[in-house]
Amino acid sequence: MGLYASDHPDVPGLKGLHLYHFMLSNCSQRTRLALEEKGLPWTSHHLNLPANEHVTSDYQRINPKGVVPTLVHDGQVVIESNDILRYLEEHFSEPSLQSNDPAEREAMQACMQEAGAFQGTIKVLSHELLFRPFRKFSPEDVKLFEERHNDADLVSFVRDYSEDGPAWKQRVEDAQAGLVISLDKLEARLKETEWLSGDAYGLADISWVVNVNRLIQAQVDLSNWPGFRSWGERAMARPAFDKAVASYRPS
Ligand SMILES: N[C@@H](CCC(=O)N[C@@H](CS)C(=O)NCC(=O)O)C(=O)O
Repeated sequence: MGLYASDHPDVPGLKGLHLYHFMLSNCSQRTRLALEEKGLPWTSHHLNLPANEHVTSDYQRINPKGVVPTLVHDGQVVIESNDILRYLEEHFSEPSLQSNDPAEREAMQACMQEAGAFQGTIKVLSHELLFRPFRKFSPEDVKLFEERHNDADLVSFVRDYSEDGPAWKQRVEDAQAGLVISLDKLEARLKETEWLSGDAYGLADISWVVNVNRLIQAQVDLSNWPGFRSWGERAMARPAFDKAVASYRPS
C-alpha cells in the first residue's frame, strides 16, 4: 500500500485525518468521496494546482511525486489515491465498501487497478477538452516545473501540453485509444454486476465515478458504453457524490 516515510517536520504532529488535495483533481475527488461515504471528519490542505502550489520542495517532502492527493493519518503518510481508498477501508471498516466474497473483492481490485492505469488517459483528455481555458503554462511556469518539480513524467507532460505540438497530439491520440480499451472492460463488468464493486456500491465505484463525471463534463460521447453511462448516473446520484465532488468548494 502507498505508505511513505516522510521526513517533513510537520507530519508527525498531524493528528487525525489530513488530506492534501485540489478541488478539481479527479484523484483528490475520489479520496474526498471515500471520506464522505464513510462519514469521517478530516482536515483540508487545499493546494491550487493551476497556481502551482504543489511545486514546492516543502510539499514534495510530504508527497515525493509532488502530486495530489496525499492522506496523512496520525502522522502516517499515504500516497496514490487508490491506495488511500484501500487504506481507509482497512482502518475504518464501517460502513464497509467492499464485498465479503473473495471473488468479488478480486474483481473490485481489478477495476481499481484499471482506474489507476486510466489516470494517464483521463489526465490528457481533461487537459485537452476542459482545462485549456484556465490552466495555462507560461515559459516561466514550465521553467518552474523543470527546476522545482522532481517528477520527470509530470515535467514532460507540462512541456508537451504547453507546446501543444506533435508530442501533445500523440498523447491525445493515445488517450482516445486508451479510453476505448478501459471502457470496454467496464462495460463488460457491468453486464455481470450492478456495481463495479459487486452487488453493492463500493471502492471501485468510488474510484471510477469521478472519471465518468469528468468524461460527461468533457462531453465525451459515451453512447458505445450504455451500461457504463447508466451506472455512472446511479453512482453520481448518491448524496456523498454531491457533497464531496459536484458541490464541493474548499473553505
Ligand atoms: N497515481 C496518482 C496520480 C496523482 C496525480 O496525477 N494527481 C494530479 C491531479 S489528479 C496532480 O497532482 N497533478 C499535478 C499537476 O498536474 O501539476 C494517484 O492516483 O494519486
